[in-house]
Amino acid sequence: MSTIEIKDKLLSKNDQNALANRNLFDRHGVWCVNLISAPGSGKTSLIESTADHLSGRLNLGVLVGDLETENDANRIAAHGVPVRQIITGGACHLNARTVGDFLVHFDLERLDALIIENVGNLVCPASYYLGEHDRVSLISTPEGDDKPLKYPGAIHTSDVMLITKTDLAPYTDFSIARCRENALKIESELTVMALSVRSGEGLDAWLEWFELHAGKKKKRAESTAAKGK
Ligand SMILES: Nc1nc2c(ncn2[C@@H]2O[C@H](COP(=O)(O)OP(=O)(O)OP(=O)(O)O)[C@@H](O)[C@H]2O)c(=O)[nH]1
Ligand SMILES: [Mg+2]
Repeated sequence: MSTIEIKDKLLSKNDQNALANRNLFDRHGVWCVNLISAPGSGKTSLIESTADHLSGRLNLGVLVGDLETENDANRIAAHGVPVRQIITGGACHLNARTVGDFLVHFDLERLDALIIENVGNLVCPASYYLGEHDRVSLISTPEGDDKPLKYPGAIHTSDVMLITKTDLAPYTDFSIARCRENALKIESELTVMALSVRSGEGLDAWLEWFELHAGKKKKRAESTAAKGK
């Protein structure tokens, strides 16, 4: 008797919805990045700082997920960025369908980049693809440099790991080199950057990476449109 191996992974409902989001982003030339971290690692602060530095250079939109409150959306809106808050009411991560439902609130044709701030949690969001082009995980210095080893799912699925709050590193036993080494043990292709929005250290490299990726996406969409595809 012969055995037929079914290798094609059946797409989960979430993955199907994520691919629909991804197609929508690609049609409009929007680059989407999904930020994931433990609560309080500095996601909203990074978005605020990124919005300020890239104001007038890129059109940003932000979708922010939290269990409760519109605090983060209010903070981000104060920087002149179109933002929508998704209140998950207890769910510890965003899912692709909810993200898709909220995309109608954005003028995607006008956006260069959509930042998704996921619910503060380094476990659950790692398992839910939202259709993003890049995933960025944040680990702040007070959390400890062993976190990449303890939360490998987040690191493994990320394109970039940001070590945040480097201004606080001297007050902890956090080693940036050790954290980087631990992350690369989990995902050898990972890009690792270290920064502080408080002191501004390392921000330039992040902004350069961000602008390069958002700009590339826009350029690709424009050349595809010009070719009439
Ligand atoms: N010292 C220092 N504090 C920072 C830095 N970045 C953020 N913070 C502070 O860290 C706290 C949490 O920052 P948020 O940006 O709200 O973190 P978050 O990841 O968005 O938090 P949740 O959305 O609740 O998961 C705030 O008090 C920030 O001011 C930094 O670079 N250095
Ligand atoms: Mg936040």
